Amino acid sequence: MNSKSTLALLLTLIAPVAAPLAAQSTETSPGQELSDLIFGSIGDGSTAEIDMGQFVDFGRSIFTSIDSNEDGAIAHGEFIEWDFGFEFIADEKGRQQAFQAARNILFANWDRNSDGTIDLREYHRAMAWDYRRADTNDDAFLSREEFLRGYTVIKTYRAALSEQ
Ligand SMILES: [Ca+2]
Ligand SMILES: [Ca+2]
Repeated sequence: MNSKSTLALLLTLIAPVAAPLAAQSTETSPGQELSDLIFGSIGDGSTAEIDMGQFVDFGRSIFTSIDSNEDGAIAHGEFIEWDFGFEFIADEKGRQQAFQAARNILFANWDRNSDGTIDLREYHRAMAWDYRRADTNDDAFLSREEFLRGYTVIKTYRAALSEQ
């Protein structure tokens, strides 16, 4: 299955939940609404926070979606073919180079043994580490704000979209 259509489907499914939130925000920085949509897609909507289990489930579905040849590992080529939707914003803002650089940084961080693929073990370690780092008040839940400010993937991509 085409990964971009997978994401499009995901966003279609979550849009009805997240749309009111997006409509409320009057002033947003690049990628804010998309990040809100992603946060909304992780939780079950019953609370304002997500827990580790929801985050891991989310990560698992993302891994499956990125691993397009289904060999259980993410090759660099698969990684750069996949997109949450930030690449579209980067294109609009003329930030393609910064976005590609950010994507390569993320890949290098996750590929801990630098063998050119992210295997499941490396991926799970990165997910756990990213979760703990984003949980700044250390209560084992991620609030929307912690996710938007502290989750490495969101932070890295949004930084690339902004003129610094
Ligand atoms: Ca590796
Ligand atoms: Ca927290």
